[in-house]
Amino acid sequence: MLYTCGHKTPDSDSIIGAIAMAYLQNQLGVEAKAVRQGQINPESKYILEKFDLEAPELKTSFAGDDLFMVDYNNYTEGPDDLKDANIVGIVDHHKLGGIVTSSPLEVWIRPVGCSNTIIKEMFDYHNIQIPQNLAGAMMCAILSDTVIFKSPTCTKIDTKICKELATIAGIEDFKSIGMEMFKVKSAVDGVSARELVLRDFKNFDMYGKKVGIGQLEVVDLSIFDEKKDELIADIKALKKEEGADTILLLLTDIMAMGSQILVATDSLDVIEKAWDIKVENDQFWLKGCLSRKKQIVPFLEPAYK
Ligand SMILES: [Mn+2]
Repeated sequence: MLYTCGHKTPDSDSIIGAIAMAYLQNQLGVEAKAVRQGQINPESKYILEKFDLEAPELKTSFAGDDLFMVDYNNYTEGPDDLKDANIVGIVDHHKLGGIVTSSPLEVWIRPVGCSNTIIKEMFDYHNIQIPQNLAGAMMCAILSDTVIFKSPTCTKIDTKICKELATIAGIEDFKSIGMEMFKVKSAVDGVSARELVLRDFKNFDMYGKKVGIGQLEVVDLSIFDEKKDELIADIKALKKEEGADTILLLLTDIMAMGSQILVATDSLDVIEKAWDIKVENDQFWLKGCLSRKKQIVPFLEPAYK
């Protein structure tokens, strides 16, 4: 059995990508099953329900199993026993993260906005038809990862493939589905600060320092007006618990096109140097910032050097 699985704290690209990859492998005659390493977030739940897809089962140990990695290629975002798994393939759109394998493997990594964009290209390469509902879900994953084409990570290939998927799914107004999805993503009422901090959270090793970066993308930042103090207190607590040097929480306003960044750090000078800004009241505004991958990590990491 081949398992297809996205990264820890799975986002929609990881969840839908694992499903799409398992479907493709099955069509190619490989017995494959989509699984996940963590909780399904509200946005992914919305997509699964909308397109009548079954949620992947939870699986956190892969020792001795065949694994196709979806949407990541490093050990930190993988299962704890990833070194003991047999990695047969990787589909991803992130920087290389130091995976070592003992056998040859299939690797599809390209600098596009979403792993599902690449998976669609894999379907085309193998000449396999994508079912209507799966195409709709893959379209949503692209709209999510590219912030409805606004993110600097979005390429012409992503928009082209997203439109092709919309056509297969029989969806005309895909942008309004994208907005509906981000409204679901924006729901913060009745959700604990910790759950919000960890909803889309990634750990990084930056020159020996542990750095955690969470991101919440919303259609209107004012929903955080009453929650911000609580969120700042929580990232400070999380920093201690994790023995991290820095925890950042990006509150990204996809309409205003920028991020209010909450900061808990032992290296204030590094943060201020990274973007040439001043942190006041444990936060700062980063104009134009929509992408952790392109506008946060490549600035913060070298500042630690
Ligand atoms: Mn992705």
